[in-house]
This record gives sequence, C-alpha cells and structure tokens, in this order.
Amino acid sequence: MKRSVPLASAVLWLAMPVHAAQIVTPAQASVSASSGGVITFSPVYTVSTPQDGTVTGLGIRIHFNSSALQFNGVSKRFAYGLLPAGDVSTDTENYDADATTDKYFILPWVDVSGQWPGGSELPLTLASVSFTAKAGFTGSTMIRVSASGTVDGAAFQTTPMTVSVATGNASLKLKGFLQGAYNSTDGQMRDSLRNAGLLPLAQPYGYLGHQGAETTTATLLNTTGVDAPVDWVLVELRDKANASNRLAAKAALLQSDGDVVDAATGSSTLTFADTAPGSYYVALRHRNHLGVMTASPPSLTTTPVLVDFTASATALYGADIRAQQGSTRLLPAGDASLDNKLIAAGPDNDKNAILAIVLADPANTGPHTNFQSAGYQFTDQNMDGKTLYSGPDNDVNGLLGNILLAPGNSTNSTNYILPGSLPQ
Ligand SMILES: [Ca+2]
Ligand SMILES: [Ca+2]
Ligand SMILES: [Ca+2]
Ligand SMILES: [Ca+2]
Repeated sequence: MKRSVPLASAVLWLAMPVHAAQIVTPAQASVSASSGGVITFSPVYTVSTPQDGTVTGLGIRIHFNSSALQFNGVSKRFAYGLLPAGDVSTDTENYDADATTDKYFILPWVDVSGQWPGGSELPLTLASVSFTAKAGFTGSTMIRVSASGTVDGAAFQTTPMTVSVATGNASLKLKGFLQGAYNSTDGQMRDSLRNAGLLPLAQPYGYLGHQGAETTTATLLNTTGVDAPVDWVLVELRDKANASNRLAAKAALLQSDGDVVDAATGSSTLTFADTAPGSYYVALRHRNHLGVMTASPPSLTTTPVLVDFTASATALYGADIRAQQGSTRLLPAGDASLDNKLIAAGPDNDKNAILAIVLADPANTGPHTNFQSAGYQFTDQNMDGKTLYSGPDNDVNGLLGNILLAPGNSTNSTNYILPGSLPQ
C-alpha cells in the first residue's frame, strides 16, 4: 500500500534522508540449465516496509562468472527513467563480495520527477537478462546484484540466483498401472485397445495442451505379451517451486507390465530433450484415469532413476487417490468427464458423460442405454474398446466402486466426490 501522510508530515518526510530499503531479488532463486542452454535472470524490485513512493531511481550491477556464463543482452527493461545499460566491466573492486563473479554490467534508472514506482506498483520486474551457459562449464555458478546507486539514504538488499549447469538432459524410468485395464489375476494390464487396432499412431494429448509431435510405429503397436502397448500416457515434469507449472511433457506408451516407454523407440528410458538435469516433480496422466504426481521432486539426470507409481511406497503429491490391489497401486479409472474428479451422482457426474456417448452413437438407433459404442473414447473406462452404460463389463461399475471405496467416503455414499490430487 502506498504510504499516506498529511502534508506537514510529507514535507518533513521528504526532507529526511530516510527511506525504506530498496530490494532486488531474482524471480527464481535457482535454475537448472543444460550446458550451452540459455538462462534468464529477472531482477524483481521492491522496497521494505514502510512501502515508500519517495524513492527516486536505482542503479544496479549484475555480476556473473564469465568463465561459466556468456552475457547475451537485456530485454524488457522497465522503461521509466531508463538510461542505457553499461558495458560489461571487470569486477576489480568486487562490489558483490564474491570473487567468482569476475564481470558485471550496470542497469541504471534515474527519476527527476518523483515517478519511480512505489506502493501498489511493487513488486516490479526490472528487466529480463539473458545468459548462455558456456560449453564446457558444468557445476554451479551465481548471478548476483549490487547497487551502483540507491536513492539518497536508502539501504540496499538483495539475494543471488544459483545456476546449476549440467550436460545432457533430464531422464527417468517410469511405471504405472491403469485400474481400468488391470487384471489382478496376472498382474498385467489388458491390451484390448491395441488388439482392436484402436490405438492412434500420434499422441492424443493435445486437449491437455500438449502439442508434442510424438508418434509410434506399427512395429511397436504389433508387440504382444508383457510389452504390449496398452495406451498412450502423458508424462510431465513440473516446476519444483510451483507444482502446477508444467515445464516439460512427453507423450509415451504404457506397456502391459506397467513400463512407460518412448513411443518412437520403445526404450524404457524417457529422455526430455531441451530439459536440463535438475529436480522436477514427475506426473503421470491418462485420458480417463485420475493423474498422479510424486510427493517431492526427484533429481533427474542423464542416468535415469525409476519412479514407480505401482508401488505403495512411492508417495504421492496431495492425497493418495490410487486404487489398491493388494500391495499394488493403480491410477483410478472413472474420469469420463475430464474434470479431474470422480463423480457418480449429481451435477457433472461421470456416469452421465458415459451415457451421453452411448445415446449419441449414430448406430444406436433405439436409442438404448445398453448399446455398446465402439471406439477409442474417453468414456471407455475399462479400456476394452467399447463404451457401455449398463450390462456386463459396463464402464460405470468401476467408477461406482472407486466412489464407494474412497478413503474419505466414510458413509459409502454414492454422491461422494473424489477429487484428483494432481494440481491443475
Ligand atoms: Ca565479484
Ligand atoms: Ca515392459
Ligand atoms: Ca469427472
Ligand atoms: Ca468399456
């Protein structure tokens, strides 16, 4: 909030060389980068309490290690009172008290009419500074800020950004079971969609905002046995600082034995091109099952670690909404309406979504509620290639079971809502 003061006090206030501290912090405290990759440093400006509209400009130095990072330039600079950026200089005086940061450049702003942002205009991103991690450098390096000039009397506070640079890309191995396709007798998933020729060659997750060009091959789709493709899944890497923020995604094939494999090669190592080694939450999503995500962000390097969502010991982010089959865990089926919730009765329920597809099938001339609607559809909860609302092997009973057996449904009520635990 902008400081509001009576006129007499304001005159006194302006006369006194006392200001709130000026603070510049990076938008991200740490980033991971591939060797040769681009890093963006965004200094964010604010002032300490009391927030104070009387500060009149700022000059900052951005310090970096020139053997690790190459300075590319500055964009999106806050425009008011802007002066040209300085050239890259050698940090002989070591203004930031870090001997490893040997270079700096200055970003100055002046303010002759008292319009420098304060109060509700803060925090303010001052600029977007681009660096490239130099080929040959790996490890950790810092980008720091020091003040070349603050408003008269103002203290300056800052924190650095840690840049972790590694060669190669993040990779992992992943396992999961889909309840709808799972056969508890042999502990494998049925490959009925593949067997019926219904699995598409191209990834189907455009509706989740994934525009990847992943395709598979007729050879892989002809695989039978434990490595038979059951369906496409979507694997997401999410921001360790914000679990809702997807940083990378890869559509892949899920095999009968639970392995998630590269759709093009069949490799059980999933490598995320253009994604630096680092710590990321790992999420596994499917068209009509509730998605799951790791409770914490594992470190993903070029040596793939296994994330096994079939194991009860693998902790989930949020509530553990997985279905149970002995000690095995399964992604729960039933989200025919694609809203990340399982609902069997009442508004937006998944039963109605199933019924609607059955009744809308052009071949269902009755129409009859027990019609079998063939195809690769979200409503095919048990993944047998048909959507059934009633009768043997219908797609509703699995949903009902998940609602009635949900740990939070203490009264076994059919109108209980089971929310997904994957942050949206
Ligand atoms: Ca330095
Ligand atoms: Ca396998
Ligand atoms: Ca739903
Ligand atoms: Ca079905």
